[in-house]
Amino acid sequence: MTNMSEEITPEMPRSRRQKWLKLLEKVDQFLSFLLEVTMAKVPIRWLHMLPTVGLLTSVVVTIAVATEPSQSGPMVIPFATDGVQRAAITLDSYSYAPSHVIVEAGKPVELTLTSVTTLIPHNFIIKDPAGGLSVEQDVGAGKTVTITFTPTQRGTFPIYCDKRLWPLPSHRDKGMEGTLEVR
Ligand SMILES: [Cu+2]
Repeated sequence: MTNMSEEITPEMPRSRRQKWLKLLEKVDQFLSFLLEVTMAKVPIRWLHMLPTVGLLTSVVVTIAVATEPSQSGPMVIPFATDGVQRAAITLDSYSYAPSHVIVEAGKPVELTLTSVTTLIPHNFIIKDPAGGLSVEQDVGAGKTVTITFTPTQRGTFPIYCDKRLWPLPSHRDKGMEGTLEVR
């Protein structure tokens, strides 16, 4: 068992740092779970099951992360016959896939956002008032939502998830970000 009082430092060997990051991820997932359960007003008698359920979930999530396929390159979103640029994006902890999408300016974009997480809520934000973009969509664990917007300005805009459980870093800080490229 690793010494719990040990601090994460840049000098630490990479494998050990990764181990600590994984542990932090699990804590984050467990805290998210507690939060969700509290919000869902689950009967008090179920609360004693939390540690077991949380532990099992951490194991499942860890396996899922380990088997995750590597990221692909930028994706040009194709036009459907109705003139809409339509694509599906998968949200996971902590990534978007595809993470870099390319669209044409002045034409509608429709994105189907699907979360494949079991517990953690995420969101999908593209905020750039100057670029005519104001997208902010929550995507609950395991949920699918469709958003539509029409980018007016060309440019490269960040996509990110700003969910965060204090005192842990935000999901964006953990790598949950992407790029919308408008051509
Ligand atoms: Cu997130």
